[in-house]
Amino acid sequence: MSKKVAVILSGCGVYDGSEIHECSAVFVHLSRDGAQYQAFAPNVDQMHVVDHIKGQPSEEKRNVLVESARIARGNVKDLKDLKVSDYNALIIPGGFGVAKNLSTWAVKGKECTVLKPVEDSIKGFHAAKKPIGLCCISPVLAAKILPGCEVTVGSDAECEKWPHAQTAGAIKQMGCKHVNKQVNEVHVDVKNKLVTTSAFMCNGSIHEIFDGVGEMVKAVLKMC
Ligand SMILES: *[C@@H]1O[C@H](CO)[C@@H](O)[C@H](O)[C@H]1NC(C)=O
Ligand SMILES: CC(=O)N[C@H]1CO[C@H](CO)[C@@H](O)[C@@H]1O
Repeated sequence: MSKKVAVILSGCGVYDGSEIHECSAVFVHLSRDGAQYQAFAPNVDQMHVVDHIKGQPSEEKRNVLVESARIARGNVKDLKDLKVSDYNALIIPGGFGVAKNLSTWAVKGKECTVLKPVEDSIKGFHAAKKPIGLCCISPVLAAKILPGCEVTVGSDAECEKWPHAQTAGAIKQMGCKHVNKQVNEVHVDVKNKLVTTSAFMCNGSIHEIFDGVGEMVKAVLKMC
């Protein structure tokens, strides 16, 4: 029987929602590796709607669930209806939506709070010993919810290739272990069944991000 994976989205677009290419990479690799998936998103307003040309917030209001439906080709369910028992694994792609709508990381950093249904989902899959795959900025959700866990967001040394390396420092300050990995690699926290990869935390080429997300998907499915 094919494995079923729940994917939590946080809007549509890197600066205010889910990173579109990471989501697409997750779906493509799940499909290629023979798994089924269902997208979920919280039914809440976005913190920001960002004009992706100007890189600045605009005045409009948008809903995370409605925007996520764009990526999911309309097939997205309200996160409040996600039942851990219906799925073998959970995956959360990155994008600023994770830091703005699924948590308050964008504003509060390591003092952030995580949206209750997102926290419940991560705790639920973890307690059921089902694997969780996170990429880009979403490993900070695990760092917040699963104390002492091991993750990667790429490198902890800031440079042109790793412009967001301070995230790794924040994760260490939260008492978690950060493991440096290349963009095409994952870190597997065996004890917590957590698979993480840097994706667009790396200033890399889109195909490298695609391949790294593919490795994450493979490792998640292997642990199901
Ligand atoms: C990303 O890398 C390119 C060179 O490949 C560089 O020109 C650019 O400034 C880098 N971006 C950041 C945010 O460091
Ligand atoms: C965790 C959380 O709820 N983050 C933000 C998502 O966006 C809303 C705006 O609708 C903010 O109020 C939340 O703080």
